[in-house]
Amino acid sequence: MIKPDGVQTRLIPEIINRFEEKHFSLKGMKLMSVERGLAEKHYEDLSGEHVFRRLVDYIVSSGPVVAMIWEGKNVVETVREMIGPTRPSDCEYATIRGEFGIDKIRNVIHGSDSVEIANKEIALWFPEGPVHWDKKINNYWNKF
Ligand code: YYY
Ligand code: MG
Repeated sequence: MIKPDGVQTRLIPEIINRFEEKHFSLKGMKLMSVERGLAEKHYEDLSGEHVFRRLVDYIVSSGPVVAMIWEGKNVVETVREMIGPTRPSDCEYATIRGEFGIDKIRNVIHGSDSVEIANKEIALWFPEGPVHWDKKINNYWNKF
């Protein structure tokens, strides 16, 4: 999920490009305002932390986010690596947060922690489910 700071700093194409370059497949994408209930559910594991309210307020009131579903081999692990640590200043090499993040709240992008959590988050953000376009369309290189 590209966070409000990532959208405002015009990083949507940069981020999509990095995942496309890895040959991951886009299976869902939408620009959306986040309702409080959705934000609270998304970050419910942090509900006991002091940062929870600030984090939820940030996501709800700082402009839209881009929710995306990406599919591919080791996609969860690889994307977490490409994103970098929570705090941009902790990044030891070039990562999305290291290059573009402002601080630990305005850190450009959220990525799922595990496949299990990714599936939960997909259900939460995309109740309509992913788009299964690879099986539906003719391959670009095939004759129609
Ligand atoms: O997965 P990641 O985004 O790197 O961090 P999480 O531990 O899931 O926390 C989500 C979100 O909460 C993080 O992007 C910033 C904020 N946060 C914080 O500001 N301070 C913390 N100690 C923990 C999390
Ligand atoms: Mg997390």
